[in-house]
Amino acid sequence: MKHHPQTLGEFIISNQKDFEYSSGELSRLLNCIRLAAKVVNHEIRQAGLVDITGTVGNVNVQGEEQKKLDVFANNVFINALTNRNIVCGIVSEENEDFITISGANNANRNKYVVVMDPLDGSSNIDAGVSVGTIFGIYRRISPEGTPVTLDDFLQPGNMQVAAGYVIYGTSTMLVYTTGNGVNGFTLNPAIGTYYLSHPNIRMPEQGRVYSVNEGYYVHFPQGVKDYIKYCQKEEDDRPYTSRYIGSMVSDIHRNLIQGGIYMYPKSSEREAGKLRLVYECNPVAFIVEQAGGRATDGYRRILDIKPEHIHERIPLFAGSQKMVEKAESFLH
Ligand code: AHM
Ligand code: MG
Repeated sequence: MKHHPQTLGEFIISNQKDFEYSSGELSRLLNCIRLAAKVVNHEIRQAGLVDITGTVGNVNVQGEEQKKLDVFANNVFINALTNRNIVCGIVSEENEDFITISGANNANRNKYVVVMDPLDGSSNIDAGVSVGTIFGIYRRISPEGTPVTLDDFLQPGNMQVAAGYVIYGTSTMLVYTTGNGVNGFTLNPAIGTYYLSHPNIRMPEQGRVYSVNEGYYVHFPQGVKDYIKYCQKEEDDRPYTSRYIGSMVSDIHRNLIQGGIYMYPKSSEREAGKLRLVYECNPVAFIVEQAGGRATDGYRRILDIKPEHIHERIPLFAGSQKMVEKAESFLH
């Protein structure tokens, strides 16, 4: 007989003891993120209908054009986290500086800070391709009761207490970890409830998919070129299949489920690659590792790198353990 599926709300409550002792703050924080994601989901699903997808003409801190939905998603998450008085600070891809939450509600007594990319892959929206939200959660290191400091956001990824992403794809899913494995929840849009659809996700040790923007091939370091050639070689279980959506959450999510490697290497055009360490690579690395995979910059474990800036970029090789190790062997 099939059991009644567990909802995300039920799951958070039943697992609370695994990740916090008394306050319930982290549970409230996860609840807040799941609600905000529903609002963003609703808006994204209407994007083509209400012609919301034009650009608003301003440029974000990375010098990239912001799409309206980026701005919308950023506002939804920031407002949800601020109004509910759950965190004491936020870093977002869309904001140049970190956000301090204090004031009336003594929010600077809160324990956690959030780092996020509210809408990753947003250049894809006009083409109907899936996008995602990425988030990481840290316990503050500055004393409670004082305003957050830059150092609260520059902790290495191994200090994350939770991380996750929301994929607004064929279904909308929320996938997260609190350091006890990875679980995925699918939104039933008719009733606005997430159900546990992917309990304890384990990434295959070895996959057959490689995901990289091969358009930059000529700009890649020789080791990356050699690894790509290795993936394409007719030998053993190769050639592998190439899949690159250009929306990291979607590429990572597919590889998490099916096995594979995602790469955004450095190139002669981009010395540090493109992806941001703090709010893109670290949450993804935490999830990938918790699912049994591996995430490095080609040489170092992503989670052990101490960020120097909140918007710092870093090369990323993430995915099935053996595939990432193989890619690294070509770099050395
Ligand atoms: P964004 O944060 O500006 O959306 O950039 C991140 C995205 C990733 O989702 C995706 O994997 C990558 O950029 C694609 O970049 P490129 O077009 O250079 O391959
Ligand atoms: Mg992004």
